[in-house]
Amino acid sequence: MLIKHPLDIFPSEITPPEVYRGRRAFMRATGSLALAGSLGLQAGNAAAGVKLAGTRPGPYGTREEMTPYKDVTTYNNFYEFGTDKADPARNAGSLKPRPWSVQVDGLVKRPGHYDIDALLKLASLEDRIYRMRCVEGWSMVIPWVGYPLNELIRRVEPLGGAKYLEFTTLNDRSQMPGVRTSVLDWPYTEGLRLDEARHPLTLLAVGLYGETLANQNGAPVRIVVPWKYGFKSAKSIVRIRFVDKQPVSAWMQAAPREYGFYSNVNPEVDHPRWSQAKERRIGEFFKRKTLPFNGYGEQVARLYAGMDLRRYF
Ligand SMILES: Nc1nc2c(c(=O)[nH]1)N[C@H]1C(S)=C(S)[C@@H](COP(=O)(O)O)O[C@H]1N2
Ligand SMILES: [Mo]
Repeated sequence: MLIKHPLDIFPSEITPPEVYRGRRAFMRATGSLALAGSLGLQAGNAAAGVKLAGTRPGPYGTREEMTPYKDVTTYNNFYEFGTDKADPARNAGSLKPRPWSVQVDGLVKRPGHYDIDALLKLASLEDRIYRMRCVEGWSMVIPWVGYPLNELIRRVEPLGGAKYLEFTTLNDRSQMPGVRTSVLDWPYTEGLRLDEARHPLTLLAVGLYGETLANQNGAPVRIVVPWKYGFKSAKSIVRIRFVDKQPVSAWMQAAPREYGFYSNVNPEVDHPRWSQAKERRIGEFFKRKTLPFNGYGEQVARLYAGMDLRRYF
């Protein structure tokens, strides 16, 4: 495959000056001038928990109380680091988020290997507070930092035949102790229909709470799809492939009766082993009702108009 430097691929597409000036004005207004003049994170800031400069508030926020940083970073699913909720925080220190590149290939006009630091500068970073819902019944409210995945998609120019995207997580035994076990058929893969991937809610996330992602949350780059069960939001991705057929995700492969391709949050469709009608917000005692599409129905329900969501679960 032809490998180009990402900046050679879309030289004219770096944040336009109007947006950039607007962002500086915003940064002055909020008093965070420390890194004014930089377009986001500078190369070499390898570690997790590095402040991301110049983010701006994005659309679709929620005013619900945010889950504390401590819970967001210590109660995780990331099976590459173990299956216990506390395992990722304990074990993910061995993940190296730099150097890192994401291979974009398949049915696109401009395939390539995108260096993470170039990806960070591709579009302006936004703060997006999203409700998240795990299929196991817990939920959180997380302030992500990222930009719409569509910003990347339109730059790589999908070909007419591209109908789905497949995401692949790093699969490296030396960095990920969990992949020595066979809980899943590694690497972890996930998929979205092209229109779902292009939906303005779908984020390419690089941070949370204004800082680069902690390793256990999927450093250095992950997908966030807030109207679907958590497992659709693949972490620490190394490849995005555009394909014509619906991909088989790692969870569909492991248990096809339990995990479908769509996995839209749906209180009316039970998991074969438990109900999905209620959820426990981390930090709260009483359960609350789960909302269809995790409360994002107004934005996304039209994507599924006419589909039987019991069949396409
Ligand atoms: N590579 C990979 N991505 C993954 C997982 C995983 O095990 N491996 N778990 C998924 C599940 S089930 C959930 S609920 C979310 C959890 O994300 P968080 O820990 O940042 O809240 O990550 C998803 N992405
Ligand atoms: Mo999950």
